Amino acid sequence: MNEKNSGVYDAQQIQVLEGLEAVRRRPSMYIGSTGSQGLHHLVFEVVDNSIDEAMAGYCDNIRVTINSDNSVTVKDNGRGIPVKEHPQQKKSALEVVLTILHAGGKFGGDGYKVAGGLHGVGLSVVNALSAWLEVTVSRDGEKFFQRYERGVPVTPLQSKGKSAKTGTMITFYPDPEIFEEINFDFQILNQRLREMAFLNKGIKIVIEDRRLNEIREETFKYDGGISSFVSYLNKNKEVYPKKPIHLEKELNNCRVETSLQYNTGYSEAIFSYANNIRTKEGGTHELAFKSALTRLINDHARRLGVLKENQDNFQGEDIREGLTGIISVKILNPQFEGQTKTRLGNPEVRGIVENILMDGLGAYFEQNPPVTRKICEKALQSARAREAARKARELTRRKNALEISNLPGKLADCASKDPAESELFLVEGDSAGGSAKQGRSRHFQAILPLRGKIINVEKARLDKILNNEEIRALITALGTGIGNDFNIQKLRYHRVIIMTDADVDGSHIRTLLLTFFFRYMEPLIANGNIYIAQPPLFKVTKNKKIYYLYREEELEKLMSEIGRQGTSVQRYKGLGEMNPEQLWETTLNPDTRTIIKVDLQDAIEAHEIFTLLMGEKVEPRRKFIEDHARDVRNLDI
Ligand code: 0RA
Repeated sequence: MNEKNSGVYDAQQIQVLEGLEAVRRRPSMYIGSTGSQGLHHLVFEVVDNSIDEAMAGYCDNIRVTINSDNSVTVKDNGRGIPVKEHPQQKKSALEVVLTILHAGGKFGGDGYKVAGGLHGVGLSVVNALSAWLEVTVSRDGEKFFQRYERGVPVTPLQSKGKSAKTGTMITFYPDPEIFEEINFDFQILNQRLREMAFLNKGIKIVIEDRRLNEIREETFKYDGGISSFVSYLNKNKEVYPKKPIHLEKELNNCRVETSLQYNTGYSEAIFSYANNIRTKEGGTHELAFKSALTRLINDHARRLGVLKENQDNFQGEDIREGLTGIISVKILNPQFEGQTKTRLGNPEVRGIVENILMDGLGAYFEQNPPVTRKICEKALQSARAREAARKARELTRRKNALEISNLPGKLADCASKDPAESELFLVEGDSAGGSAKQGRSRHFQAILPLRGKIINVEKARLDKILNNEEIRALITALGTGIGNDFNIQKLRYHRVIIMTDADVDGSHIRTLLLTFFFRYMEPLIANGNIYIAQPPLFKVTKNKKIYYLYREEELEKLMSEIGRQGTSVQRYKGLGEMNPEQLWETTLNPDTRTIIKVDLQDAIEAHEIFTLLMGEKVEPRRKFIEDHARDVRNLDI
């Protein structure tokens, strides 16, 4: 090597090490966090590269394996990462991709790079944050291998013989020095990979978990793309039209795909994506979707005479009642904005999507009058209910913050007016409510007993929901309002704790409450304000010593420790069997109780669970409960 070259090489080597070091010093800047979210992000970052290769038309098969040691392998049948020496860097293109920040997109020139992780970073970040990473590339009739540790190559790029195939296989083990815990969650990977398969039609994605005795494997391949996605979200529901309305078009380098279908329910489920990334905060594509639909349906409602001359136009929300819809765009330079960088900002996208939808959906509505009429009529019902709901809602509003008389009569409020320290217990039944009122710490704990039935919000419109005594009391006690009026600043208790019996009725009431929170006060769940109390299942007494047990399994264990002789076991059938002191000791006292925070991992999953648990069809619900009966303790929806 001549002097000049080795100089360049050294300087570059230093740059590479500095780059990797920057990633390792501040990992959250690149992957969001070093907790579970960041850990799983590593997998998605690698998969994104294979998806890019698939979108460029060179790959249709991706396999993700969680190995028994918790390392992960991502294998695809693309062209394989190039291995020839990179002319400027004096090392293989593969090494450049794996060690230089942001190198990913710069290769392959014509590459239509549209997938992209949270921060648009590539394989080098995964490499830098892995204790080890091994890559195998098959291309040019040969198989190549190289190993890295903490981002640095520890073997040369070596040939492993001939290969007739092409593709890339990357196995990595996240660095325990960086991550809090190396434990992959099958559900998280499963959910996202299924979503990826919906968003990229025809690509086969397999996920395989080899950590258990029995290997678990699922395959996703959807030739209908997002139309299959809509059918999936609407499964078990009565729908119209029978097949989702589907539209796919490209204009000015912007690929637009949309699919929608109504069901006879009352909630709206619209999911938007830009370059395969879920845009939770919406953006120009979602705005365009909504405004095109609103304009078209209002037009048709006039033409069909569903809306009379003296009536106001429908509002967007009227038209979206019972709607399940996906809008997915793929563009060259997505701008992600908003608090969580999940709002699409590109202004040009709005006009493009609106154009495509006005034309395409317009033609559909034109050609399918029965469907169009049905949509218009449903919107009319919804508009009427909205008006009734507005009136009912007035009743649940406090006139001003000082007016306590508006609080529900059965609420035993706490003395503190500081929401940050205040807790509200939603307690099943009058007798438990009575014990809780006596046993609580009045200063910061409020009790709202729930006597009557809580309405199933999946099966009723808002006006009817707001006529329900228990729901009204709940809304007034919380102070936030609901739906569009929801304001978290007005929340009167930062912890809202659901306390129901450990039986079938109790779990039903809990699900009804969670469904209500999810549909009408979602920010409470997202913000981590909703909890589930854990009352004990058993009280065991021996020699005046009392043990409270919270799980079935603990009983046998304790019995073998203390012996059965002279031991009395009481199984609590309900909260009402505990006296106030016991209730305080076991379930209310922050120093001794356990409460589970309800955490909404994924809106799509939650949507799925709630429609199943609360929806019209009985059979799938029974099956779901049977399948998940054992997991119910960990209902961390
Ligand atoms: C750069 C250029 C080319 C392919 C890739 C990268 C590539 C990267 C990954 C990562 C995982 N799977 C992948 N598959 C391909 C194109 C090279 C050519 O022109 O042949």
